[in-house]
Order: sequence, then C-alpha cells, then structure tokens
Amino acid sequence: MSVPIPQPPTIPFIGNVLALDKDVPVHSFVLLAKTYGEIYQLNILVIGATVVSVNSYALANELSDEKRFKKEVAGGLREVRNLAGDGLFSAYIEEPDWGVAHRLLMPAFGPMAIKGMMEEMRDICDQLILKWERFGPHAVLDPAADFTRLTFDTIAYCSMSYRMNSFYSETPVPFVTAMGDFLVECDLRASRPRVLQAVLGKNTKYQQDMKVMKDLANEIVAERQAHPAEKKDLLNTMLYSSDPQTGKKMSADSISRNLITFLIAGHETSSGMLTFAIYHLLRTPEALRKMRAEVDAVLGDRPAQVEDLSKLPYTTAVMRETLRLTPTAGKRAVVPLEDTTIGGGKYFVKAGQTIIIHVWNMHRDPLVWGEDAEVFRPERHLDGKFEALPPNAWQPFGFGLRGCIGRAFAWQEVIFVLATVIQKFDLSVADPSYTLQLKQTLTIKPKGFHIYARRRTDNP
Ligand code: MNH
Repeated sequence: MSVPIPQPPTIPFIGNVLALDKDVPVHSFVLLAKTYGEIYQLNILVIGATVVSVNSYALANELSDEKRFKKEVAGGLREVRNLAGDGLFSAYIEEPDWGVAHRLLMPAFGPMAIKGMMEEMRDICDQLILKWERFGPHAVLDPAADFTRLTFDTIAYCSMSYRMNSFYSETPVPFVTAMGDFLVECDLRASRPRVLQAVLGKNTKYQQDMKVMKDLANEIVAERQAHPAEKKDLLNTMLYSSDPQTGKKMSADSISRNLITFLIAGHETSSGMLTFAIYHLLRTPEALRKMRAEVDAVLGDRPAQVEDLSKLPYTTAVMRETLRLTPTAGKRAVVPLEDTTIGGGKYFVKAGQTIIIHVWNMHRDPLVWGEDAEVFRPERHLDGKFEALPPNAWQPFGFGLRGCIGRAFAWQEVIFVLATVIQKFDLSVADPSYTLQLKQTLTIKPKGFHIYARRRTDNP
C-alpha cells in the first residue's frame, strides 16, 4: 500500500510557494529535506502545479532508470526554451532535432576531440594567469568573475573559434550580462502566473536580452559561412557533418540554438566548480598541501601537457569532492513515463508528475557518504573508492542520454586550470572571516568570495 507524500502545511490561495527562498532556493530545499526527509511535495498554486522533491540516494537511484523515467524540462529550464528552443539542453527528448544534434555532436565531445582543444584552452588559461600575475599579491581578486571570463571565453574559442576577449573588459561582455538577466527572469517567470508577465513590463527587457544572444550566435554562423575555415571546432561539425542515423544535417536554426546552448550550458557550471574548488582548498589546508605536492611532482615548473592531466589522481579527487559537496547544477527533473510507485511501492506518482532530484541533498546522504558527509574530504574518492560507489551515487553531470554532453570538455578545462593555478600561485582568502554564501540562477556558485594570489616565484 502506498502512503501519501508528505507536504508542508498549505497557505490558502498561495499553496507552498512561501516555503521557497526566492534568491537562493537551495537554502529552502536543504531545510525542507531536513524537515521532511527523503521525499515531500509542494503545491505551487500560482502556477497550478504540484512538484515532488526527492533527497535520498535510494530514490534518486530509482529515478535514474530511463525505462521508467525521462528528463523533464521544468521550471526555469522550460522558460529557457524561449531562447534555446529544442537546443540540446532544453529540448524534450521526442523533438527530432534533439536526436540529430545529439548523435552528430557526441563524437565532437568525445575524449579525442577534447584533447585536440588543449592549446585553445591554454590560450585562455594563460590570460587568467597573466592577469593575476600582473595584478600582484595585494590586489583583491574575484575568482568567480575571472573564472567566468575564463570558461566563457574557452567555450566560445573552442566551440566556434570566436574570441570573446572577456579578460580585456572590466565589466562582463554583453552576452554574459544578457544571459545572466535572462536566466534570472526565466526563474521568475517559472514562478509567476502567465498573465502577470506583460503587466510587470519585463517582456521588453527579456526580448532585448534574447536578441543580444541570438544576434551574436547568428553573427558567428554568418561569419563562418562567409569565410569557411579548416577548423575541427563544434561549429564546423554542426555545419558540415550529418547525423549517422538519419543522414540529416542540422538546420540553420538548430545550429544557432545549439551555439547559444553551448554558451549558456558550457560556462557557468564550470566556473562555479573552479570557484568552489578554490574555496574548499583554502578552507582545507591539508587537501591543498597534498594537491600542491602532486602538481609539483608531476609538472615541476613546466606547463601542463594534455598527457599530464591523467596523472593527477589527488587533483581529480579534489574535483570529484567539489562536485559532490557543491554540485553547481544542484538539481534536475524527471517525470514517470507511466503511473507508478517509488520507494519500494511506498509513494504513488502519476505519469507526467514533475519530480525534482535534489542532487545537492542526495550527495550528502549519510547512507552513502557516512556521518562526515558534510566534510570536504577528497580521500573518499581515492584508491578505487570512487569506482566502488553504488550506481548513480555521484551524479553532478546528470544521467543517461540526457546527461552532460560537455563532461569531458569541462573536466579537461577544470583540471588544467586548477593544476596550473595551484602550480603558479600561493592563494589566500582576502577576508579571513568569510563564510560561504551562495548565488543561484540556473546554477549555484559562491558569492562574495575574494582572494589574493601571490606568485610562488616571488616568495623568498
Ligand atoms: Mn553540462 C547537461 C552539469 C559542463 C553542455 N550538464 C547537463 C546536465 C547536468 C550538467 C547536470 C543534465 C541536466 C538535466 O538533467 O536537466 N555541465 C554540468 C556540470 C558542468 C557542465 C556540473 C561543469 C562542471 N555542460 C558543460 C559544458 C558544456 C555542457 C562545458 C558544453 C560544452 N550540459 C551541456 C549540454 C547538456 C548538458 C548541451 C544537455 C545534454 C542533452 O540533454 O542532450
């Protein structure tokens, strides 16, 4: 017999919407999990929907079964469709252009292709290193901002050979500002009744932001078509390859939507990951010491080469632990394909019911990670322990067919940059009393976190 899914008390006319922290929803989802445990549902009357949330490993694992569940394009992500449509990230799996783009692009995101992007990644990484060196040891640095410059410029340069030149701009380049505002508005729209959109007068600004992004994507495609180049980048793959299954090519629209998708999906998560990694390392001197020792032993003072990156197990463990404790994509959504029960028959869920997997909570499940689940401890991934984890216990890149296509790209970029930064600089927290605060849009990153970077070669 199934039991009702727990639900916080409802407020008439509003439902449970007040249970949510508007600025940093993950705070609410942590508290709700502490109060209600592995599963609960919220009734969001203003949008006329009930949303189920799960927090435990066991339920998340059960929901990671593509025979019974599929990705739901819910909430803010559904609004992202206003811009990116059936681009890979925001598509419904039934949309034919998702399949075409997925099959055609998979090889271009494979390990060999990504290795071939190493020198482009180095070009941008050098810009970050030079900037921090030139600013010197007394400048207060904003790692979230500089890592965003880095990851944004890297995805643009690697995927379409286009230079954003964010390091040469004091403020974020227009695409990044438009994207940030667009994503905030997507989240707001997801929690607001439709009729209110126009009344609130946000539409003009929303349209303008989308236009900034679309114009840039179209400009990049037009430029390449006008001046074809012998590049092995993702843009050429999209322009000239065809889907091995249907023989189809990507339409101009689909190319533009996926370019925008790469720019959106391909930088915030990685920059948040780099910022969290630095934050965790500075709070955990023992981990920093071990990682530095490894980097020094493998690299000495020469520039990292692509072959070096697989010889850094401790650094790899630091990255895995960063994405466990602070997954920058903190949740994902699925729907059951048919009416079913989860939790060993305990909870009934209807076909099409939105279910959110709170990866942020699931990654702290003590049944998998032990009583010290809240502690940053890279050692828990070493010596075969990562490989021995139960299936789907570590899931920062999503799952299955709809898992992250950019995983190998992000991994190479982050390990290279992290190792290089630790190789070159002694870092310290600018404000020793800093406690972690979060900034959340579609992704989560540290807020107000500042550091100093002193070149190691400058030390006595
Ligand atoms: Mn990425 C899907 C996390 C880097 C492009 N990515 C996903 C999903 C997660 C995710 C989680 C699944 C979302 C869902 O179920 O709704 N991604 C990450 C993280 C990093 C990351 C944590 C870095 C760290 N992603 C990147 C990079 C790119 C990229 C870099 C592009 C180069 N991601 C995508 C795309 C999808 C995706 C595209 C959608 C894939 C699909 O559904 O076909």
